[in-house]
Amino acid sequence: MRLSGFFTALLMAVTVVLSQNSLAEVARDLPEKQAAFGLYDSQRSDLRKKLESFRKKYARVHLGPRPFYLVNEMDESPLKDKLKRCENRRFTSSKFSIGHRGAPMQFPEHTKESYEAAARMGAGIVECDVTFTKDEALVCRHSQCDLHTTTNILETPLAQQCTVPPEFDAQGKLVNAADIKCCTSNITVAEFKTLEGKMDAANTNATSIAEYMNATPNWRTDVYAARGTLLTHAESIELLDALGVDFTPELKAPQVEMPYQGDFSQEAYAQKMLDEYKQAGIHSKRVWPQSFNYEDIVYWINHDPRFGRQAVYLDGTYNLDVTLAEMETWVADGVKVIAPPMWVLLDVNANGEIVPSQYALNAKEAGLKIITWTLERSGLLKDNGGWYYQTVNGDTGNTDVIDNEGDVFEVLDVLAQEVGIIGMFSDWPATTTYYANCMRLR
Ligand SMILES: [Ca+2]
Ligand SMILES: [Ca+2]
Repeated sequence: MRLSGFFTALLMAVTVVLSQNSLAEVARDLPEKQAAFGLYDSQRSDLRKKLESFRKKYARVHLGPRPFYLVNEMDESPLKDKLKRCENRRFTSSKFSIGHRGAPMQFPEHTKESYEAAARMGAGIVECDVTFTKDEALVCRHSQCDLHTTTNILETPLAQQCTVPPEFDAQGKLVNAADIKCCTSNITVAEFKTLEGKMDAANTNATSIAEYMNATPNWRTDVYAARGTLLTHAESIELLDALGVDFTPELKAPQVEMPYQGDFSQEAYAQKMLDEYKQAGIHSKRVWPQSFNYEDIVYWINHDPRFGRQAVYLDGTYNLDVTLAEMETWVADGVKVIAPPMWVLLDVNANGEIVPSQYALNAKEAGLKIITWTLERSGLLKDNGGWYYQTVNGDTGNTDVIDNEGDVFEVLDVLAQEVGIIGMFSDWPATTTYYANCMRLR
C-alpha cells in the first residue's frame, strides 16, 4: 500500500512538472503560432467572447423549487409523468425561455437584479422595454410614464418634476393619488439613475405616499425589492451580454409628441435602439427587436434589414378574427415573427381540451413564427388566471379548464407542441426553462 502510494505521488509530481513545462512552451510559442494562423487581436477577442458566451450558456442554471411544485400540482396525465421524469436533469439556458421585463414575479421589473435573476433561471433571452428621458437617452422601463408605480420617485425631490406631481392638502394628506403621473421624459438620464426600482404597483386610493407605494399584490413579493438598480438601454446590453443571454428590446410608444423637442423623430428613436447594439458590437442574430407599432417593424425591415429580419410584431389588437389573407399581407411586408398574447392562440374544443385557435392555425399557415406572452403573470390559477387565460378560463364564453396551478404546464404544452411557438415570455422564467429543457427546446 505504502509503495503504491509512493508511486502515485511520484507520478503526480512528474505530471505536474511535465504539464508546467508544456504550458510554458505553449505560452512561449503562442505569439508565433498566432501569427502563423493569422489571428489578429480583434479575432482573438472575438474568439474569446464566443468561448465565454458558450461557457455561460452551459453554466449551471438554477430553477429553485417553483417548477417542481407546479409539476406536482398538475392533474394526473402523461404530460405530468413526462415532466416529472425530468426532475433530476442538469438544466441549461434556453432561448425558448424569455425573461419578460426580467423576472418580475418577484424582482422589481427592468432592474439589474431582475435581469440577473432571469438569466440565472435559464432565460436565454431577456427583455428591456425601451423608452427615453428628457435628454433623449434610452432607458429600460415598461412605459414612458410608469415611474410613479415602478420606482421610488414619489419619495424623492424629483416628484416635483412629474407630469402630474403628488398634491397634498393643508393637513399633508395626499389628495390626487389616482392622477399622479411621472414620465422618464420629465427627468434627465442622470436623474433617472438616482432612482430605485420597486415592484410595479400603486394604491390609487391612498392618502399618503407610503400607502400609495405599498401595494404589491399578495401573489408577488417585496422580499427582493430592497434595491432595484435602474439601467439605461446601453447598460442593459452590457449586462445581458456579460450574462451570456440574448436580447429582445421593445420600442415603447412615446407618451410625448413626436418629433420630441422638434428633432427626435419616431424613426430616429427606432434607429437609435438598434444602433446601441451595433455600438456594443452585438451581432444582429442575438437581437429580437419588438414593437406594437407596425410602422416600427416595417421601418426596421426596410432600413436596417439585418436587424429587421428578426423583428417581432407584437399584435396588440386582441382580435381573434385576423384572417389568413391579412396575415399574408404582413408576410409580404417582410414580417417573419409575430407575438400576440397567449389567449389569442388558444381555444377549448367540444371535448374540453385546450387546442390552437383559428388565429394560431392561420399564423402557422401564413408561415409566421410565433412568440407569445405572458406566463406567470396571473396570480393563482385556482382563482382563474384572469386576462391571460380568458379563452380557456370561461371568461369569453369558452369552457373553463383552468382550476389549479399545474395547468400552467398544460397551457404551455399546447402552445409549444400544437401552436408551435418559438419563445415564451415569462415573469418567472424558471417555469418555462424547466419545460424547455424537458422537451429539448433550444
Ligand atoms: Ca415588453
Ligand atoms: Ca386543471
